[in-house]
Amino acid sequence: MPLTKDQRILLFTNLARAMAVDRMMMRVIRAGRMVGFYHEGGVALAPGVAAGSFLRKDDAMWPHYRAHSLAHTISKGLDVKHYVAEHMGRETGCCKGRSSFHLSYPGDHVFGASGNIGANFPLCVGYGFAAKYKNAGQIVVNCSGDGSYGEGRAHEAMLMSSLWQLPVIFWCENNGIAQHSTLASLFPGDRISALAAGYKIPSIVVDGQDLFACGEAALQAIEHVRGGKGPMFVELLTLRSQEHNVGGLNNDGPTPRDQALMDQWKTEKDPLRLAEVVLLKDKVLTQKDVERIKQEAEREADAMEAFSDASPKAMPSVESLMSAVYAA
Ligand SMILES: Cc1ncc(C[n+]2csc(CCOP(=O)(O)OP(=O)(O)O)c2C)c(N)n1
Repeated sequence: MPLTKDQRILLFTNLARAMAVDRMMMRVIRAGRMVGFYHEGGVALAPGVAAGSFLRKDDAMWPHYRAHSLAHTISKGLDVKHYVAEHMGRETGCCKGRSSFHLSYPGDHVFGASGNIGANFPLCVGYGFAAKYKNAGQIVVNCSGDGSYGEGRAHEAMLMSSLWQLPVIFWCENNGIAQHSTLASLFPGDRISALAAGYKIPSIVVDGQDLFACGEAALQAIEHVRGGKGPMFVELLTLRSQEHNVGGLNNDGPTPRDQALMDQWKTEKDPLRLAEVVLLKDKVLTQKDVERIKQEAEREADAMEAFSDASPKAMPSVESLMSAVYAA
């Protein structure tokens, strides 16, 4: 499904914004100013941007946690400054600086990037069932990495979505590695979408470094599921050009990765640079437009950081901590 000029500019702008925020988050954590840890998005943010950019406000999304879902949420139009402040342990954070990165924006139909990978799958089936029952054209986007597909829940979700023809997009951001485990050590074959075929779910495989291919795949999948044709699987082949996270323990894993190759990806596989070349060649944007978009993206990220810096640090009393604990 070819993209219009405006759709290409929207994707490019959202990717510039997502990458600027990701860089800001890395700067903050490397400076020791973030509470907890951060999973860098790096060159893997085009899929998240495409997942969010063309949804209706009432479409539901469970974003993938990489880059703490910032590419997905920014692209869906959410204001994430309170979420950024949460990372920096501020009272203005969405949980008053008492939590971590497991977001939920019920009003925007965006639900948690759970700490328990694969937890989103059954929830998406339930939401998809409700959406079909209500018959209001709402769809569900279930984002994850490749790692989740080793979970039984993912398979039950594909089975039930297919059987009941639910409006669910299985959006698999396959970067070839799950924490310390390579794809080859976890799955037979190198395509996760091959698993969907067993449940008779149609699939598309795209280059996740090609922003516009990701966008076209998103539009195709949205049209399919909104049109009542049941679920669709989209596999976006991308790259993890850095360690699993920063600030956590045991990041490198037992097998060192090829640093030279990862450094090469950071330049040659940068999706923003690749998209820029296409837009300039097709005369969709001028170099001046490109620079303006990038500068605005940097300013937006800086403003989020400044908002957090200007907010009081969370110093919760024990009583106030207990007020947020639920025990059955
Ligand atoms: C059920 C469960 N098992 C293991 C973990 C530990 N864990 C956290 S992230 C991760 C890797 C996830 O890989 P993937 O889904 O491919 O995403 P990526 O980090 O590659 O973007 C693992 C194994 C977890 N959080 N939950």
